[in-house]
Formats: sequence, C-alpha cells, structure tokens
Amino acid sequence: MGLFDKDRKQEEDRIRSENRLPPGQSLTLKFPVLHYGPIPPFTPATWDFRVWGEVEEERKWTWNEFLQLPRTKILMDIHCVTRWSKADTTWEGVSLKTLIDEGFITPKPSATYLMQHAEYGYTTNLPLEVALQDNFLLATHYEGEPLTPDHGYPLRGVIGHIPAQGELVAPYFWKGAKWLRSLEFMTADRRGFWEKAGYNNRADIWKEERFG
Ligand SMILES: Nc1nc2c(c(=O)[nH]1)N[C@H]1C(S)=C(S)[C@@H](COP(=O)(O)O)O[C@H]1N2
Ligand SMILES: [Mo]
Repeated sequence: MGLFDKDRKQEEDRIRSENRLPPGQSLTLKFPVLHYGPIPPFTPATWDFRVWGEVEEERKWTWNEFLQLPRTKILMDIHCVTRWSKADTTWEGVSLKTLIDEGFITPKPSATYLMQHAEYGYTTNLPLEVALQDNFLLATHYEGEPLTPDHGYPLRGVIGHIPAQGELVAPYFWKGAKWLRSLEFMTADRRGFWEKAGYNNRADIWKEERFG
C-alpha cells in the first residue's frame, strides 16, 4: 500500500467513526470529475442566470450582477452515487434561501419543486424545501478558488451533507447541476436528466436511494 492509500484509509476510518460515511460509499482524497457530454465554454458578455416559472417576477442577472449578490460559505461532505465520497469540502456562492429571505426572488405559494437547468440541457430536480436547506448552494467557488471548468465554472448547484446538521435531507451529488444557467420554480415534480434515466428521484444518501 502506498502512502496515499494509507492516508486515504485512515481518513476513511475517521469519517466512518464520525458516522459521516453513508452505506456503500468509500472516501476519496481526490476530486473526481463526472458529467455527461462536453465542458461548455463561458462567455461573460452573454452569460446570464435566470429565475423563472412559479415566481412573482422572473429575474435575470448578468455575471457581474450575480457576483454582487449576498454570499454564503458552507463546509460539507459530498457523496456521489458512483460510490465516492469527499469530506470537508468548502463551497462559496449564493444561497437560494437568502435570495428569497432578502426579497431577490419571491416564489408563488404554489411553488413546490425546483428544476436546475444547465448548459446543453442537463437538468436535475429537487423539492423546493430541500433546495432551501443550508446544504444547497449556487456555488461559484470551491476551496476559496473559482470553480475550474470541469467542476462547473462559472456556476453550479451543490448539495451534500453538513455533519452538524444531520436533520437535513442529503441527496447524492448529481442533484447539483454544473454550468448552471437557470432555476425553474414548479407547481409539481418533474424528473431531471439522471432521474429520467432511472436514478432515484429522492436520492437520499443514508437510505442508499441510488436507482429506481
Ligand atoms: N451540467 C451537468 N451537471 C452535472 C452532471 C452533468 O452530467 N452535467 N453530472 C452530475 C453528477 S452525476 C455528479 S456526480 C456531479 C459531479 O461533479 P464533479 O464533476 O464536480 O465531481 O455533477 C453533477 N452535475
Ligand atoms: Mo454522479
């Protein structure tokens, strides 16, 4: 076993002993890249971020405007359905709950689900109440640095498990769309890209809701 494997195993044992490793997962110290299709280019001059659907008023921000929104940092563990987990990842960006609390977005009372729409048509759905939890963020930064293109630059959804907030619903990592371009508020649930392809709609990491 190499030094790296030994470090990994030790760290995995620590995370497991803290009850932070969901069933069927193993810890990685790397940051795997996983997505369907190519990495889209980012053109700041034409990029926008839209909020639409069941909201009192649709909103649209340019990249520069988006960077002026109130910012939030979170530390969480992320869990991919392909069985890797990564502990203590730091994300920074914009919290959907904050946007609503501070009046930037007003969902209609009928809004109950949220669809993330990304470049090239990738989508993923969440109950609105889950997207309003502290473990969902519209992230621009990872570990204090702007996202890299392969991890979703300039903007992605992220969702994971905050160890001190075990009561929050924690879905697998595919429920965060890289290269995010809009949020659609919906009156009823619709399945996103992987959900239509047979992944579990709720995707609870503790219940191993992977497929079907
Ligand atoms: N736009 C887009 N976002 C996506 C995906 C994708 O295919 N396209 N894959 C999802 C899946 S399955 C996972 S596990 C995570 C992986 O994020 P990472 O590459 O930063 O590890 O992105 C999610 N977001
Ligand atoms: Mo995934």
